[in-house]
Amino acid sequence: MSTRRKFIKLSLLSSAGVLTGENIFAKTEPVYKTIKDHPVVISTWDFGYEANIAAWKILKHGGKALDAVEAGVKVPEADPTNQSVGLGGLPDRDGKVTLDACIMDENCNCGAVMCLEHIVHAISVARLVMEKTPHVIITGEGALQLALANGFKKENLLTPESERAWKKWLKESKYVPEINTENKYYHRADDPMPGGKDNHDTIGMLAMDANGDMSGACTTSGMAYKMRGRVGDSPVIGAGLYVDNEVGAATSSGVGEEVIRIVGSHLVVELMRQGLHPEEACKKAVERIIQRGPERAKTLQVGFLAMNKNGDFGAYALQKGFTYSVKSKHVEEIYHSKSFF
Ligand code: SD4
Repeated sequence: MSTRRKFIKLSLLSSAGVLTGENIFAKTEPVYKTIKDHPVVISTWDFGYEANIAAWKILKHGGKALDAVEAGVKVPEADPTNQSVGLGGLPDRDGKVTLDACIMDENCNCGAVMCLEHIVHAISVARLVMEKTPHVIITGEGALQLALANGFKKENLLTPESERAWKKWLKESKYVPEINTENKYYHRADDPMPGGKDNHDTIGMLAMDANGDMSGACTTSGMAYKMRGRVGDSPVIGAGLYVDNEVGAATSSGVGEEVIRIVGSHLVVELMRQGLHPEEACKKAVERIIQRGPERAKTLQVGFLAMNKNGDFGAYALQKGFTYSVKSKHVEEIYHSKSFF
């Protein structure tokens, strides 16, 4: 049995006193989730489950959240079967795989790469931008040069499977932001996920280490068949990811244009600062997207995931189907997010 299928039942966790339903906003939401014992790591989608395990190897030995989130998201980046992150990502409309990633630590240090080609671990190049340059964002050719100058290997990221998918798409060449909803998963018949489905998308990961410090990472190949040079929310600090060590952290997945319009992750963190539970803050951000474009919102998917300094965590999405993975000492779980529609 694959480790990701070893789902621990909520009831079991509650009876063990590890995960408590906090009834802060009882009128609107009956149960909120809390991890009382950090370290803890949470990440978007089912495939975050395995990424969390990699992050946990660092966290459980007292390692830093920053190192954990980098190590965690490197798992899907290196997985050629995951067609939305790193190696094997679906290309832009010209057939080029371009990666977006960002990372942020507990001191508000951050780094990002946009439209990076030929390097599998975009997240590590983002960290390089953060730690080894005076800048926050480096794009395209400049990001590639930085990576190569620092020993990264140039690789072809377009796998035969993704090339085939692109060539099929070319026949009609119609850009439709295909994103995961309950009925729209990238399906791998051999690998059923909760509900019998498989879902792959951007990975956003948030961690709190044994010291109580938080960091986050977000990495993606972006929307499939996007225009050349298009950048989504994932590498935009405040949109795809935001960490404020005093308050909490948030990340997003889905159609990046919608998230950028409302600077989504920063909004979620600011709502948590005002006292909202992470799930309620994510819900408010989703509602903001709906208020700004009610018609648009019906056909799109956006999901937010957040955790505060108390270890409360939660998510909320436009459409059904957004899932997220959680790992701590006693919890190893994939949850279905609530949704507006
Ligand atoms: C983007 N947010 O590039 C990313 C991609 C994604 O579902 O999450 N797709 O807009």
